Amino acid sequence: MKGITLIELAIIIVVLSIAIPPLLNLIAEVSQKSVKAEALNTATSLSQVLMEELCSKKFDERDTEDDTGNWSAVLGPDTGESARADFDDVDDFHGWSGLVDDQFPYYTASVTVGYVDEASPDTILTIPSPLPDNWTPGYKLVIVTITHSLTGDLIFKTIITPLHSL
Ligand SMILES: [Ca+2]
Ligand SMILES: [Ca+2]
Repeated sequence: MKGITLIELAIIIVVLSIAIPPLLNLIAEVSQKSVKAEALNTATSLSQVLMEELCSKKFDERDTEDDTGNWSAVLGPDTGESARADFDDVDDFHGWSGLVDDQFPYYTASVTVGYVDEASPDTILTIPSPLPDNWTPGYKLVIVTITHSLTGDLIFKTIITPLHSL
């Protein structure tokens, strides 16, 4: 029986040492990609959960436009609403940031809400001061940003109309 000569063994070691690192890199790359894909999925799901929570609220703190024909002139939580559980209208989430779900502590969310109109639904309007009567842009744009170390900032947008809360 012929054993392996020293030369053959040396060749085997050289071949393995050339072949193994790229293989390990490939395995690391594939698993890195699937971890990132999972992070993207989770971030997207969390944004949907937050959007659904938001959409279940009233369009505005006021049930109807006030007697000057306007919705709230100041966006954000209203008097007595400090925690997320207190929020009862869409824009109460304006400026909020935190965890959508405590079970996912590595995904932080932040929310911006602003008035937009049909002409440019992507551009948040500056609320004029003093507010003229009947300043009714009619829509609120909600921008949810979910941040995770693997995905960076992921931005999700939705437009809400007063009709949704009727
Ligand atoms: Ca409110
Ligand atoms: Ca509010």
